[in-house]
Amino acid sequence: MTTSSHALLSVFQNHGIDRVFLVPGESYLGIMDALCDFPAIDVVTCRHEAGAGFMAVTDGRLTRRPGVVMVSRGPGASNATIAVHTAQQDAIPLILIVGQIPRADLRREAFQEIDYQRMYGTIAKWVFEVTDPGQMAEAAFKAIRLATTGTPGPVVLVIPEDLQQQALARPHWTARDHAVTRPDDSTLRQLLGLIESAKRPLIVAGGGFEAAGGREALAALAEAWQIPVALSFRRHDIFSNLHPLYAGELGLANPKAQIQAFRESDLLLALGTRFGDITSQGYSFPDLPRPAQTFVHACGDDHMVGLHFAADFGLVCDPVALARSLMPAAKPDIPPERAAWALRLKGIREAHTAWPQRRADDGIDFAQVVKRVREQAAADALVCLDAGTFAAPVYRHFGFVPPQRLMSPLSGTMGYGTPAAIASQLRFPGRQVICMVGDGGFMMTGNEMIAAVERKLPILFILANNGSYASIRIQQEMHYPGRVMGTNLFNPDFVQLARAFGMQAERIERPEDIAGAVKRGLAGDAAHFIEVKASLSVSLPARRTD
Ligand SMILES: Cc1ncc(C[n+]2csc(CCOP(=O)(O)OP(=O)(O)O)c2C)c(N)n1
Repeated sequence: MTTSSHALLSVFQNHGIDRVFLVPGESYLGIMDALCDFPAIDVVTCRHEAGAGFMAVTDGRLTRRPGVVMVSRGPGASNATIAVHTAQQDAIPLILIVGQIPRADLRREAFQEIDYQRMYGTIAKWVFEVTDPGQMAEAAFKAIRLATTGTPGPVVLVIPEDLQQQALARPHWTARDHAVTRPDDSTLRQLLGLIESAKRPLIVAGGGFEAAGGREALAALAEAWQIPVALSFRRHDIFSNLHPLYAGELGLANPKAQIQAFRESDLLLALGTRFGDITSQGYSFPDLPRPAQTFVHACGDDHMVGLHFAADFGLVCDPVALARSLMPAAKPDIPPERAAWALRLKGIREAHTAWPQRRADDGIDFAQVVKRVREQAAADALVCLDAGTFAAPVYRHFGFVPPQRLMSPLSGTMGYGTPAAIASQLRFPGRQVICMVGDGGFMMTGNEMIAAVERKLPILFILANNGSYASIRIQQEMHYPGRVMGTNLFNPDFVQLARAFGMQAERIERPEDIAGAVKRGLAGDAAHFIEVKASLSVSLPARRTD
């Protein structure tokens, strides 16, 4: 018999969804049962719904199809909320399936009941509680469409348990891409005129270029017109960080001189980016609400285009198609000022990203670990990061070159790194996956690491153990110097822990041991765990002595 759950899963499968992440629950046994009839869908059983959710978010980012996570009602759904928030902030297609109590008990505050419309209302793009089995296929189809169009994001499908096993024919719906949208010819001509004459143009490129061919189209556009490229928050892997036209990422720690220089641009092309909080340096660059320079804002979401910053050209379009349409027909005549402009931005970026030379006497400066990893990372490595100050040297100094990938949460959530590494290696078994995580974040979702042993995933895990929630300690020291509260960590023996998981594990305490450990970690065909006794003091602000 085929059921309503078969209808749901058929639509998913027809759209290319070949993996789901779950923590089982009694409220969706019917869907789990139907999964038995979809052997081509890989089921990854996880240990916590946050871990399952982060894996689905990662898979959604890598495939650009919705990542799918399935959870139980009440407690399971509550645990999964963090992934819904991350998918929203990170603009990643995600479908969260929640098993609901039977329809007869809805809105009685029954055991583990939640009104998901209200719960997820402000963070999901769409929350839909199925009320009739005939809606299953339609709900699945709409979920995929809404998760992947406009600004991609999370969708929640709530399915009462008594609706999951009703007899229903399998639908034969297939995915169709939407037609690519690009500006009309007259607008393109105007844009080309602006690009041709600008003396100090600057592209700010974002996640829209993660689409197939996006990185190549961006590089071709920048090179053809010799336009410097800055990247939006944590999108380091969109454009080579070593390219002479690379101007830097708009993140949490840009030098003042860099933002000042960006302000001096006379044409700002914001392409494939929402130009949100961090990218715009807290809505301070460009000028709000009317930028000082000519401002072109192009992305696929009509709600975001020109939302904060009034755009001279607000273009609701595919940024990759736009980049291709803006290629010059022949070698263009470029204003001579542009070369000096690009050189100036490159100089600022290079000074900011130079590797630090610091002394640490309470452990290893984690920047040195990042440097060794950089030296040994494969040309197509995926680097998965948790939130924490240990990651700052990756953002600032690593120097990503596509097809290397930076998998890190724009939402800044802890607990993301370990599940992201699992999902990345599952998606790309042949590529190198390196996970860096702090002692705080690791204790949130580190249990998901067991999947690396179970599925023989050769991930290199590097844990920065500084005995502190250091990112917060730093803020404490800045605002309330010397008053440490709630940020010290008492830790287990991480090496023993990793060994108990069945992994090779080692601890390093001296800088001279880093390179060898990283080499061993990347050489084998099994997961490898390195605990770094990391310095806390190098990340803390210098105490005033006066
Ligand atoms: C889920 C979640 N909880 C709390 C925070 C606030 N927060 C940001 S970084 C951080 C500390 C991270 O500590 P750790 O993982 O040890 O890395 P470190 O900063 O020490 O390098 C905290 C508590 C957060 N971003 N996400």
